[in-house]
Amino acid sequence: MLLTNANIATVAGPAETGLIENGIIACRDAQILWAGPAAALPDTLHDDDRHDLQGRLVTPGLIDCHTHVVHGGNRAREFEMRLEGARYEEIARAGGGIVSTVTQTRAASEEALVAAALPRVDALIAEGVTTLEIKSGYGLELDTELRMLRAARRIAEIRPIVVRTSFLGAHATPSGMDADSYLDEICLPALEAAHAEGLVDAVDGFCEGIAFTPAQIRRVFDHARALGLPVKLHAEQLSHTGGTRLAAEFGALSADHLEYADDADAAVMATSGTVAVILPGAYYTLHETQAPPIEAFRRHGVPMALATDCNPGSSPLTSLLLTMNMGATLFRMTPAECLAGVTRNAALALGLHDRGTIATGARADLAIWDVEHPRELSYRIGFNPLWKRVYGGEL
Ligand code: DI6
Ligand code: FE
Repeated sequence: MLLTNANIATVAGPAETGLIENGIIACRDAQILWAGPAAALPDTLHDDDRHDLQGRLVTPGLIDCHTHVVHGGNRAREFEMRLEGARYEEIARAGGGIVSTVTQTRAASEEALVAAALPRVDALIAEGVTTLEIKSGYGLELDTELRMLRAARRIAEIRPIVVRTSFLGAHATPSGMDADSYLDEICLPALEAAHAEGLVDAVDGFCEGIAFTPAQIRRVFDHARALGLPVKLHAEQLSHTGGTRLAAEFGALSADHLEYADDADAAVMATSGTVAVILPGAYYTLHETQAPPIEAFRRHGVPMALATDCNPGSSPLTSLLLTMNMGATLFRMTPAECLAGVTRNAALALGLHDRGTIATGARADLAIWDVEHPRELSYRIGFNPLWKRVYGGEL
C-alpha cells in the first residue's frame, strides 16, 4: 500500500518533527517499507496500491504510555470534595482515594472491567492511539490484580490496539495491613503469579508519602529484576522522596509525574536513559502548582513523554490531544516536544523500539489528520481532527 500526497511528521531524525512535504509512505503487511519525498520513491514501489491523502498530515500512531483505564466505578464525589477544599492526600488518608477504587474494582468481574474500560479505550482510539499501556493496582489482592491484567489483555483482542501491561501491586496498602507485610504476603507473590501467567510487561510502583518508601520500592524492583522484568515508577508526584534516583539506579524505562523532581534527578535520569513521563492531567485535576522541571529535562537531554494517566481519582482524562495541549500550555513544552511525547518517547517509555516514528522497518501504525502542520495537534482544545488511523498496515 502506498499513501501518497502526504505531509509526513516522521518524528525521526534530528529535527524533532522530521517533516516531509509531499511525501509517500509505503507499507507492506504490518511494516513501513519506505517513507520519503514523492520524487525519491524507489522504482520497485511505483505500482503498489495507491491512496491519495490530499495533503493531509501523517504522524506515527499515538501511544498512551501511562494509564489505569481498567478500574471499577468512579470518584466524582471526591472531585466535589476537592472543590469544597479537601486535599487528595487527606481523602486518601481518610480511606478514600485509591482504596475506594479498590473496593469497586474487587466487586467487578473481568467482563465488567472490560465493559467499563471500552468507552475510555474507544475515546483514545478515536484520537489515533494505536498502542496503550494499562496498569493493575486497584486489586491489592492476588485475584483482582490478575483479573485487571487479564481484562487489559482482553481489550487488545476485541479492539485494534496493542496493549502493554504494567503490574502496579505497589500502588497502595489495603486497609488493615501494614505496607511491609502487604508487600511480602500479597504484592510480591501476586507479581510472581501474574508473571507466570505471562501477564506482565513491566513492573511499576507508587513511591510517595501516602504510598511506599524508596526502601520498599527497592524490594519490589529487586523482585522484578530477578524475574527479568523492566521497571518504571510513579515518582515525586506530591513530594520529593527520592524515587527518581532509585528508578535511575535500576535503569527504569521511565519515571512518571515528577512535579517535585529537581535538577539532580534530571541529571541521573539522563545517565540511565530513563524517560520522563509528564502527566499534566493529574497536575490539572489536583490543582497542583508545582510544575515538573521541563527545562532541566531538556537541558540534560532526558527524553520526555506525555500520557493521560487516565484514572478515576487524579486524572479522569481520556484525550491524548488535550494532554498535548496541557503539556504545551501548562508546562511550556513545545508542540514538537508534545508530538514526540506521544509517539517516539512514549514508545521508549514502554521499551518498544519498533514504533513511535515513521521509518523503514517500524510497525505500520499511523494517524492521518485533517491539519496542515503538526503544531495544530497541540493547539486546539477539545477538537479531534483525526481523519483515519492505519493499524498494523490496515487503513
Ligand atoms: N498516581 C496517580 O496519579 C494515580 N496513581 C498514582 O500512583 C492515581 C490513582 C488514584 O487516585 O486512583
Ligand atoms: Fe498513574
